[in-house]
Amino acid sequence: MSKRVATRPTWTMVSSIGAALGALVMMTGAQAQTAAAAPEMTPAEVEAGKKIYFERCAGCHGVLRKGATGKNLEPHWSKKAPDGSTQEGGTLKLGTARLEKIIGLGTEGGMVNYDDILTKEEINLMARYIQRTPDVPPEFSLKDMEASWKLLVPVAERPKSQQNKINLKNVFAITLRDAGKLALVDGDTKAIWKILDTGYAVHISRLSASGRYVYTVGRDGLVTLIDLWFAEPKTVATVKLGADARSVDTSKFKGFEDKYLIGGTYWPPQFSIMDGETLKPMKIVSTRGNTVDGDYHPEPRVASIVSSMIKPEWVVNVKETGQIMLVDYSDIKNLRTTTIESAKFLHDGGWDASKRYFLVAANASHKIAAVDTKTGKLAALVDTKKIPHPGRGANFMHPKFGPVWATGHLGDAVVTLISTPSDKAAHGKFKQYNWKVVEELKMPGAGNLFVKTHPKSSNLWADLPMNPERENAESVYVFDMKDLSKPPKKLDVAKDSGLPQTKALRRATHPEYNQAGDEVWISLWGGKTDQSAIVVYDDKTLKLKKVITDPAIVTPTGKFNVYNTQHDIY
Ligand code: DHE
Repeated sequence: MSKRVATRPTWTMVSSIGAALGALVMMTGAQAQTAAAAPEMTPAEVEAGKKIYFERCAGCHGVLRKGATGKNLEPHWSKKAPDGSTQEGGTLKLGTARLEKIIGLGTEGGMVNYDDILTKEEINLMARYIQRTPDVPPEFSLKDMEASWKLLVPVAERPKSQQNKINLKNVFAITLRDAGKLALVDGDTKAIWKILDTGYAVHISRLSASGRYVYTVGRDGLVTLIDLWFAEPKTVATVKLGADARSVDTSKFKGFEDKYLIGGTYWPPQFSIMDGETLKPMKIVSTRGNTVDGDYHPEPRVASIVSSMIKPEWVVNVKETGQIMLVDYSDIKNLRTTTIESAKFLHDGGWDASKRYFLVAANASHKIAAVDTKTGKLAALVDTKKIPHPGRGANFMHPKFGPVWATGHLGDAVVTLISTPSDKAAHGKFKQYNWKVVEELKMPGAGNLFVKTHPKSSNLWADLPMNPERENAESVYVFDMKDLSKPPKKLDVAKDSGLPQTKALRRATHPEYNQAGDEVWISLWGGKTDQSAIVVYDDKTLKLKKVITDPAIVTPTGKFNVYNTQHDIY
């Protein structure tokens, strides 16, 4: 093993936006940390490497570079193979020239090419940087959280009733990824209502049980609480969860509406519980521990979190350990947690139609894990094609197999349909299919991220933003759920937007329905300096309805309709 420097680097945490970046790049001890055979780097190059690693690489490879969705990137690693022999590898063994090729051109294993994102010099810098011993960011305690907490408008000073005439149920919260902002768009008029500052590269937005508050979380761990009842939406509180985060959700069970918020972090590996109306920090729980294979892992990151409607519980999915935690929030002081073993590496997922089962992708195992939240047990581990990536998935009645939940795949050209149980007597005949893959719908290529439908629709929408072909990445595909034997209809979102073609791909991603379930909104995600757009289609006719574009719509990705997100409709 390469030698890690004994003294921990001195880190300074600050709580402003970009602070997480600062935290990850600001390390006075960096100069002292020279890995034995790693290529020479100046202190400025090390700082630049840290920043790029956090922004572009840590999500897949982990802060400590132990690998998850992406490969292990430690300078040197060794592991026991199934036949008992010892395998060795590492970035030092690969060397700068080979690493430059991998970073620039990508791999068949699913790593995207960075030659159109990073310059040649940056690729060379990263090839050298990842041969160094990983930089360990600081921990983040409850006291750190408290110090970062800003209550901008106390509850008593907030409106007692809605002060605007907007149909809040049809508002869309849209991530403006690289701008570090959130756009709130009126779904009825399609006008931009308000754009607010948030954390860096907001990942998801979730709604409070009442539908009044929007919560967003940035990759930098900054949670923003937005109140939709003011004349114009207003940020009423912010807090930092740590240096790197992806998920939040609220308490939705009867009697706990808008009471608590939970947030999960990639770094430090933990989840935090806050007051739902003020974000006042209440508790932090570490997720460090053993994987389902029995190995200790120092960085088990918190991936998706959802809130149960049938119990006062959150489902917390821990990526590296493959453990699914059911966290009972009825007594925060004496927190009870059920930990369910599943498979690695847990990522995103959604509820089945009955909202009793939560289905989550164990993407490196090519499986979907289903948890029965009523019994608190694993219901099934379903084998699928490579790298399932459901987003929240999609639920509908299959003409032959009854209730199914759908997931797309990053690693294969299919949309998988899994039969899910139902208590309805009329569905008894479908029981034989439960937890089986009943059909794989053919897509024109791999690289899907999100699928979506709506109870009022007979269409199933699937994107392909990670497909290397322009014509696939810039389009979405629509299956007719009444006749799944037909190939999907292709909608060329980039062309329909009417915007001039750009050199880099503009990825068409994240279909989201309006409240009525008769329109589908797609993000056309261009580069930071390109004109991007939200392209709206009529769900019945598949005809273009509206292109929402504005210089402020920078890198739009996730879109969250208030009503559908509040009620988990997908
Ligand atoms: Fe996501 C959901 C993690 C890259 C857009 N993404 C999630 C969730 C996790 C996650 C854990 C589930 C949250 C939940 O439900 O509580 N995403 C990660 C990564 O680790 C990864 C691979 C790399 C990274 O560095 O972040 C990653 N994600 C992306 C993107 O590049 C996407 C396409 C654009 C963006 O905005 O960054 C992206 N992820 C999304 C979206 C959701 C999401 C839109 C919510 C889907 C939904 O419908 O609920």
